[in-house]
Amino acid sequence: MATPLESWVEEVSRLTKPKSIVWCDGSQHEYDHIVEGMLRDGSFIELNPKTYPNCYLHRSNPNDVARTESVTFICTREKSDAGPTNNWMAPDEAKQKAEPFFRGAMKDRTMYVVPYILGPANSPYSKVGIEITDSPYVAASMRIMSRMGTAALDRLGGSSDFVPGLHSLGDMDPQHRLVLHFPEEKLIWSVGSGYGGNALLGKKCFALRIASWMAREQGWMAEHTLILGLEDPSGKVTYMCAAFPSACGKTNLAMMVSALENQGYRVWTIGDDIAWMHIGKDGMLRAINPENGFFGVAPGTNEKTNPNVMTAVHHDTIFTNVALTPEGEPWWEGMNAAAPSGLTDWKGEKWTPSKGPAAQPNSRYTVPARQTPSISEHFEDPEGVPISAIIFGGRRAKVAPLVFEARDWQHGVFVGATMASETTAAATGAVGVTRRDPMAMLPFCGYNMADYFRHWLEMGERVAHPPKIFHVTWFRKGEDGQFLWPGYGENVRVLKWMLERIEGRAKATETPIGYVPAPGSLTLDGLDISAGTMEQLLRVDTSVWSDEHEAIGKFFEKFGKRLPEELRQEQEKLGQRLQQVAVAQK
Ligand code: OXD
Ligand code: MN
Repeated sequence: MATPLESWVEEVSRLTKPKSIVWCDGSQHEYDHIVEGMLRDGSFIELNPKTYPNCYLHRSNPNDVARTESVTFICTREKSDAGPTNNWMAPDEAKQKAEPFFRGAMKDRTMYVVPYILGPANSPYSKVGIEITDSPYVAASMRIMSRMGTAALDRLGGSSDFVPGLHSLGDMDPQHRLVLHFPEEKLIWSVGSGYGGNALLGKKCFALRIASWMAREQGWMAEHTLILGLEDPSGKVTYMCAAFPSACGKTNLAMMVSALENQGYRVWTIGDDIAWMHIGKDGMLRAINPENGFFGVAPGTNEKTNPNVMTAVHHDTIFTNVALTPEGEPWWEGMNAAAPSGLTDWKGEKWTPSKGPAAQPNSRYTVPARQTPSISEHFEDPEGVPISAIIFGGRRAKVAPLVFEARDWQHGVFVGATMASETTAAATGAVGVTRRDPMAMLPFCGYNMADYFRHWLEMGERVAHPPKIFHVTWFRKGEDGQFLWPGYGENVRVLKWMLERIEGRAKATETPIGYVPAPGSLTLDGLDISAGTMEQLLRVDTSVWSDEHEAIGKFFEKFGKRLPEELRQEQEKLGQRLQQVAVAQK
């Protein structure tokens, strides 16, 4: 008798009519074969084999360069279960709409059946997904981003315990593009896009949108956070998660080369984008990284901002939409001071500065996690690593201080729920507009965000040793529009303060929004920063925060009665604390 997987593959092939079917085993031989095919048809360009061995450049269709949130839907039976922050379509309507785009779509193409595991192969918390795709680029990328192939089929056996994801490039007409999630069925359909976040279905679609739904059902958390370990001079490692919106520096923070290395502080990488967290036997939240690679934003990456990834991407890496030098090397804005002459831009045309950026602003590298020199020895720990801090943050030129600590878990959930950030090129739409992005999950929460907040509150009650919650922004600007904080490797100073707060050693000053570092408690030696700049960086301006308090109230109205009462209370308490300070200042 056919297994559930075989039946589904059969059903999909009846719909999409592929020329041939390849069941991926995940082997090097198979990868090489896929790469050869792409080199032959021009969808891969081999990079300089001396300086970038086994590296390839892929140029996507120029109409398909970022996640398309406007055509991303959560298809629950009840609209209210998708909530006010998601696009919704009824499941039957969604399938009826998408089916014609899939029908016969693979007739001149190979259909790849891509079995994969999210999480370490031997972890009880890992899950199996199967992606069917007609894009060899997706199949090759999934081999980097997940544990792909035979190991996944072995784990699955004949069972139906997998998340099916059907992907086709379709006709690549943006009008025929849909990214559909059916959380009640644990099913994904994506058509009309070959871009990573839309097409590598293990990433945002499964590991966040579908997994967030599963996590609520099963009592764990699927979050848009990096996972890092901060080693102190005694060799002890403290693990932290940080949730920042897309393209706000999670990868750089996760792989940071610490400015305090000479004092014995080092950062180890577990993940740069997603964490699955379960309550461990020790009463700690324990995090695994469901991914096996990094799909990072290239522009702005250089020897200063992320030396570890610069080392990592020098071999066995797929680059997407970066520029190409005459030496056959990848290039992007911010890699080094000046653009080399003779560049070919991301569209394959001769580049001149008047043409705008040579690399697409959301161009990417796809690199195996193990290639970063900072990878943690616990990267594949089946039980995950114990999390002592959760950090929220984003791009905010004003309002938020460099760092503050939430008063307790409930207040921390409020801080995460009301996070805001200026938008980036990772999604289509205007760049630089401030939007509220709760827990950096706005585009990734697979259900009603009010219920998601409730889930956070409940997890805090269930976990014996909840992590401390912090908020950071590296992006605060002075009156002159310049960044006040140097960022990158210097951010370890902020992590060190958090570590000392966790251990009850660092001093803090109470403000209406939480605790900021007390004067002298941040380690600043070796950093050329004035007392005036530090004062600006840590300032909590009550009048700015009163506006923020009001804006939060408006944002909460979106969720109506479904918003947990606890969060409304937190908003009220914030208002009261701000008022008290304003009165005292008069
Ligand atoms: C990503 C994103 O690709 O958040 O990680 O857009
Ligand atoms: Mn992300």
